[in-house]
Amino acid sequence: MESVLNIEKDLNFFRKQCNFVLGVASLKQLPQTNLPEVAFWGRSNVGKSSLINCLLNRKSLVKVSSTPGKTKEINFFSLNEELYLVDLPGYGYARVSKNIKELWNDLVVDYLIKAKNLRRVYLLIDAKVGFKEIDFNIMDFLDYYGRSYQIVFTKVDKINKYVLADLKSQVESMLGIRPACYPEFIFSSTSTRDGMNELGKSILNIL
Ligand SMILES: Nc1nc2c(ncn2[C@@H]2O[C@H](COP(=O)(O)OP(=O)(O)OP(=O)(O)O)[C@@H](O)[C@H]2O)c(=O)[nH]1
Ligand SMILES: [Mg+2]
Repeated sequence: MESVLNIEKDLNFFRKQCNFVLGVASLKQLPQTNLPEVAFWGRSNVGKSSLINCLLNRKSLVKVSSTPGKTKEINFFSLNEELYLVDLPGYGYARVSKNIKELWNDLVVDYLIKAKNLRRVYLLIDAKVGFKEIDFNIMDFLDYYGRSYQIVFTKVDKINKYVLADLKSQVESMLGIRPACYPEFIFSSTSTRDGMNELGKSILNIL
């Protein structure tokens, strides 16, 4: 299909200029453009910010931290003024709360329900940690709202091929029952750059 954006369907796209546009703390502040958006979501510390930096071949465009919960606002990055990469605050991080609902960020939920230009959510799962209950709750939410998401396992440099095979079969078994889940998933590592081409191609295919 002819891309409406007419962008070069080439991974060099991700070497083009990328700028931080704004950090949104309320939905009223969303950028007033019609650029397509892809968002990165997952548990705190799963590697969302690192993945965006790695995809763009940048060291510190997006702040990375060993302290979970670092990203608190919805951060928009413009790639060559053709696409927004959206770094979402992680979920599931709370020292005290036992109530799942409190572990979700209302702003993010609102954004995911209402965002008009959002084409896909890349749902990151730490390969070493695997799926947690909250990840399944999040997928239920995305399925319910028909919000297309694709699973990206992160930090695969930390695990062996047996764990990889197990993760693969777990995803395959959930595909038939999760309508908004894109049928291909990605194994990624920012240490080895595994999965970066697949992620790049996935994004280009959406545009
Ligand atoms: N070994 C390894 N470590 C990684 C990888 N990706 C991220 N990390 C580490 O994981 C930690 C968290 O990374 P971030 O990118 O800040 O994670 P985040 O999901 O943005 O975290 P929050 O914004 O707090 O939700 C950092 O210490 C990273 O260096 C990876 O592919 N391999
Ligand atoms: Mg972050």
